[in-house]
Amino acid sequence: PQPGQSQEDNSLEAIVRQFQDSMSVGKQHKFWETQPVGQFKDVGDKNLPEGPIEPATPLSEVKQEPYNLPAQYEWTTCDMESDETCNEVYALLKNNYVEDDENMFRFNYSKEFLSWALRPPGYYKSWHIGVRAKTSKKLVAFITGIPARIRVRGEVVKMAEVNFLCVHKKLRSKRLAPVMIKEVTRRVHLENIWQAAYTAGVVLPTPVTTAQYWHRSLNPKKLIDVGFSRLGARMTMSRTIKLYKLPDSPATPGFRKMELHDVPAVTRLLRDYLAQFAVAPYFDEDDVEHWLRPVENVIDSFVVESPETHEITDFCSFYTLPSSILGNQNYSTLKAAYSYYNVSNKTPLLQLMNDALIVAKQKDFDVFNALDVMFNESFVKELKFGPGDGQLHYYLYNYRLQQALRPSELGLVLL
Ligand code: MYA
Repeated sequence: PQPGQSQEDNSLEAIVRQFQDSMSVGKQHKFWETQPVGQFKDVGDKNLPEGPIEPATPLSEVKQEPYNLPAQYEWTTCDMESDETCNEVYALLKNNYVEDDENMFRFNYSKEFLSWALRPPGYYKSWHIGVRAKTSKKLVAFITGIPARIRVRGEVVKMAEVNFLCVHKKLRSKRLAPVMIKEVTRRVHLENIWQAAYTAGVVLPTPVTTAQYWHRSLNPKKLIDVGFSRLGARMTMSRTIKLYKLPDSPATPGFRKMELHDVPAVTRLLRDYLAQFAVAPYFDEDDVEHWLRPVENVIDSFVVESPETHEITDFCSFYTLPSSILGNQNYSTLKAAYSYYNVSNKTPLLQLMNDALIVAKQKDFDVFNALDVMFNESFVKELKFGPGDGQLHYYLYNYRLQQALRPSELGLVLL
């Protein structure tokens, strides 16, 4: 107990505290309570200003040595340009990364995807952090940051996007994750960056928004066979297949794959479009060239080029993220497309996304996933997406928002 508190504290505050502790939002977070993030106790407090929670400190005051790991482990910087290292990271994630609640599927990011996701313009090799067992040199944990400019309301803030936090299954619950988070924070600080954005399936202090996944079946028979979805009430397999059938090719005149020479037009489209959301990336042409130019089996992007004026009027994109199917006799991989950034100006969003579904089907994806961020809610029902059970919480590190956002106010998709 704290000084001044008796073991049996029956004050109203103590009862409220006990009640909060028994609720999930009142759950104690021994690590997160020490970090400059919005705390549950401050939710709704209008006296706290928006913006950085802690000021930047002089670089000379940033800790110069890495944090201590348990004695059997050592830090390693993962060179994602090296095929060998990329393979090790790939294997760690393939076997130990995010699973659904029922442990039926596990993300299986491809090597090409990881190499793309971790090497955007201006990336820092030092932010690709691994932990190895000292004796065997086996890679047992990983965390990454990449630099990004994120606009929060009127302000463009340099941030790190932190992702791919993974601790080997055999090393769980040993408080390794907090050390890894502190180490990536230290290395981000060394580059004079003081904010970060990240997403997680778990509730931590404190989400800026909570988004929901929606899933559009493209190959319903396989999805049902592997237990991803179930046959609806009063539905047969053949009626289900018919329900999800799509035309063979996109309907919008001028719908075509994005090319390098589209980068300036797509950058302008995206800039203007993303300006509507409270939190969104602030992309320049280099970012667009990296993040939105098609890369085989990684990212697909399409523009609508007006047949008359040759103007680029609309844009849509999705990324490729397969999942391993755990313990199924017939199938090992679920091929999923994830909605990325879409810009609808002249082509209605519903039609644009229907075309995205059509090309995803052509490319043999089993399912098309979208979060209810941006204007995605406006098309999911009509395009026969079904709500998923997973939620994705979005967070900012060292940046306070006075109020949580609705997912539709968010213009950010993290990989
Ligand atoms: S989200 C994807 C996360 N990865 C997975 O879900 C893969 C499968 N799971 C694992 O590998 C492990 O379970 C992980 C935790 C590694 C997740 N984000 O070591 P522990 C807190 C943040 O004993 P383990 C992604 O990659 C937990 O609340 N914190 O636990 C974005 C507890 O703290 P507290 C998390 O299960 C990552 C502590 O860790 C997460 O062995 C963004 C327990 O540690 C989580 N997903 O390992 C990271 N899960 O007691 C933050 C658990 O306080 C970046 N915890 O509740 C912050 C910004 C940093 C840069 C700042 C720059 C300025």
